[in-house]
Amino acid sequence: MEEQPISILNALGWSAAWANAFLALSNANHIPARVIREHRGVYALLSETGECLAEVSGRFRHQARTRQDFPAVGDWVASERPDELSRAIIHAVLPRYSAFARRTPGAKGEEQVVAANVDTVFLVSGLDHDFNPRRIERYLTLAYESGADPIVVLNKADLRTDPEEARLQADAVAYGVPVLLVSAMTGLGLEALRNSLKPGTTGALLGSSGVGKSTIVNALLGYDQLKTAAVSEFESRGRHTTTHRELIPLSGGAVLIDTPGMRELQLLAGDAALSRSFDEIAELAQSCRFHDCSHAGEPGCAVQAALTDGGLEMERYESYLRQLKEIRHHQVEQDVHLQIAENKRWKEIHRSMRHHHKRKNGG
Ligand SMILES: Nc1nc2c(ncn2[C@@H]2O[C@H](COP(=O)(O)OP(=O)(O)OP(=O)(O)O)[C@@H](O)[C@H]2O)c(=O)[nH]1
Ligand SMILES: [Mg+2]
Ligand SMILES: [Zn+2]
Repeated sequence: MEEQPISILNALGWSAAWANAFLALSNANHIPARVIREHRGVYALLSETGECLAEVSGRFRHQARTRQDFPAVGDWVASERPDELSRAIIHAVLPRYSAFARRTPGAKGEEQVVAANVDTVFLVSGLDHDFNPRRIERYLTLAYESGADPIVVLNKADLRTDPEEARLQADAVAYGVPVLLVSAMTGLGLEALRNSLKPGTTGALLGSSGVGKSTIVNALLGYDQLKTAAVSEFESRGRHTTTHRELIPLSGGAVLIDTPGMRELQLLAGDAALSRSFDEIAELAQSCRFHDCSHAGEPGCAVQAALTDGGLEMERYESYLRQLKEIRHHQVEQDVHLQIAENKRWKEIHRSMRHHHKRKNGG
């Protein structure tokens, strides 16, 4: 049987729903494309006409209010290419159905979309010195916030004599989430990973630097497209091997986004995501005497009771409190940021009104 040639867009997950969203936001000169790489404000797009570099239009830049409004890898955009030699222009980003966001390290702490329109997010740990159930808990909260379905990947299973024990530890913090034991080196678990990516869907690999994210992509591709590096090498150079996010089409009809390891993982999540990560605590909380119990010593607290009778581990409880505190802290901070942004916006509106007024009056 001869294989039907499939279009580039279809191979990237284009669908009738995207086509409708595109029609609503574009004009006849625009073409749909997906952002496959991003580096300092320059985007690589893939469309029916192939790959090209692009920037956002001046109007887009002007109207963007936060960093999250800008295109991210995985986004579908309405773009235009004036001629073969110049860069394409991005006019609009189609509404995302999921987005994995984080705060950029540093004082300003802007929110940045790491990957957009992701169906399945693979939270990768390495079963070497990297393995840490507490970190998996943090990634899970971010994954639930993103709207993508998480899968926990324990890579480098070949380095452990007892990989099953690590799986049990991961199971204990990831309720109802599939945990895959993988070795990109020996091929263990790669079929299971591939099968969890249905044709037309988008996966993203997240995890610390050196856990083997790019090695997994290469193993799935069957050839070394992405640069990888030995951990010792990485440590001596003190920087990450993967430097930008990249979307890679796989042969099975799904796409996978590789990301650089994140040094800092600040929680950018709400209460609903936290409750999903700490399902059992959320359930206990329903039996607390006070509706707004903070589980920190109030009478009639079911969470405290579970700690006493051993139904809830102290480490797990502490991890929950740490995440809750961080989320609250961020909520307060964000209110302040919103206030500042709003003030700034009004100042600009007033300025342009004055300017307009002056011109009208010949001033
Ligand atoms: N033993 C073993 N080593 C692995 C495995 N997977 C990856 N590695 C090694 O781990 C090192 C880091 O792999 P990378 O794929 O570069 O890690 P990464 O997660 O992409 O790292 P960043 O790009 O810096 O975020 C490389 O030397 C790989 O060969 C595995 O399953 N087993
Ligand atoms: Mg990498
Ligand atoms: Zn309580």
